[in-house]
Amino acid sequence: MKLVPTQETIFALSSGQPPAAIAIVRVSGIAAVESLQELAGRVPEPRIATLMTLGRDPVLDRVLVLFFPGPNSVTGEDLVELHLHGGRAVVAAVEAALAALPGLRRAEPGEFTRRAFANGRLDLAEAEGLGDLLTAETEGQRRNAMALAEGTLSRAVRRWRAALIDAAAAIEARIDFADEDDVPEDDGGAGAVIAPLLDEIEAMLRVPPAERLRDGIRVAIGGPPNAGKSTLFNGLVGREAAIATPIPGTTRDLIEFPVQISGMAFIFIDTAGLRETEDFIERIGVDRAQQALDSADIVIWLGEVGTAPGGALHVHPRCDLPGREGLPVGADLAVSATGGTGMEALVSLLVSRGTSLLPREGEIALVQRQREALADCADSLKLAEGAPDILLVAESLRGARAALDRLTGQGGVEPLLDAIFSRFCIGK
Ligand SMILES: Nc1nc2c(ncn2[C@@H]2O[C@H](COP(=O)(O)OP(=O)(O)O)[C@@H](O)[C@H]2O)c(=O)[nH]1
Ligand SMILES: [Mg+2]
Repeated sequence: MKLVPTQETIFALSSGQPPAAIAIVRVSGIAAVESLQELAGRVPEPRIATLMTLGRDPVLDRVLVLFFPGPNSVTGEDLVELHLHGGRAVVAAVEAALAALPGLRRAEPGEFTRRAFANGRLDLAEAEGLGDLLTAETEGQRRNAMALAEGTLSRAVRRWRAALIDAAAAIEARIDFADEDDVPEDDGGAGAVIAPLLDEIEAMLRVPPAERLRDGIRVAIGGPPNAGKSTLFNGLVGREAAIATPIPGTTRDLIEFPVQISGMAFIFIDTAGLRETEDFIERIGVDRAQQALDSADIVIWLGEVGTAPGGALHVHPRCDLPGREGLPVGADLAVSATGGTGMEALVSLLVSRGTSLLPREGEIALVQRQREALADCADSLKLAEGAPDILLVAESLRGARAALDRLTGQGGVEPLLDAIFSRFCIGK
């Protein structure tokens, strides 16, 4: 393993905001041991929890200390964990004492994980999973993040990469034996490797995206003005988030509200009623409504039968009003947002539709960056499959391998790393 030497030793509070029962401050880098020597007078046995006194005059705290010597630590560097009493003043005093030591500074967001990545302790796909794990709120999000963080994707990528290297080696051997103007047709068995690989990669690309899992299934409520969209929206999100009035054109802008139902993240979107209008502002609202309906994962349509966009859930609203009882032919469901009729049925419909839009258990959902790299890999493999001679096959296989390396961050570019690691909190 290559250890990236860095002069700076970092520290940060890695547990939640104090006050709390305990607070964990981590110190990582070449001066971690020295700082412990300085503050506690000695260094404990590696990986043995040891009670120590920090500071002499004055005593800062009695703490539990863990020492993980590099490279077998989570960052790959010498790492010290101080389990303090979790009061604000205790944490502040210990942080101040650490900051005063030579070579130590406060960590940037995600810097511990970034060092772990730099030292080969985890790859980019695993780091992204870890980031998602820390923000996971639903069971589905946790499961997916855990699979990524534990290297499920990375292991598949390593396996694909090894297969590509074998195929490339077989081809290079053919090329080496070839005469100047007699390149052999035979691909040395590369084709037999490429087809199943492509199948596997395309199957993974068909899994619903992680963004939908992470940010929520987007449910837009649309229809003509005064249909009851805002009232239904308020009913679904459980509060008066949108203004609902008998005046047509009340809702102008999009209103989004995230809600968790049955452990599934949804984002409900209330929209302006679709109509021709002279009002400049309302017209912008109508354009936005149209865009929101076009890009939603699920549309709840409150308009007349026959006017619903394709695939929409056609809801017959205000079914408590005289003359509106019953379910019109072609509608999926009648609801009364004010009376509550049909609301439970609507929610279960949303949950069942939502389930089909999310990755199933055991599937790995990828974020856009990962999907793009994998799609590039698939494109290169398709080129290799259709290539007229083995020189082109060899070149396409190189392209496929480079795409996989981008996925795991090998030869990764700095701005990309900045973007990914800055999503982490300080102390991670
Ligand atoms: N009786 C009844 N009135 C409703 C219901 N939903 C909405 N309304 C009324 O219909 C009018 C228009 O509702 P609103 O939600 O603002 O419609 P939007 O323009 O589609 O957003 C308001 O006066 C609401 O109180 C309902 O389920 N039952
Ligand atoms: Mg409205």
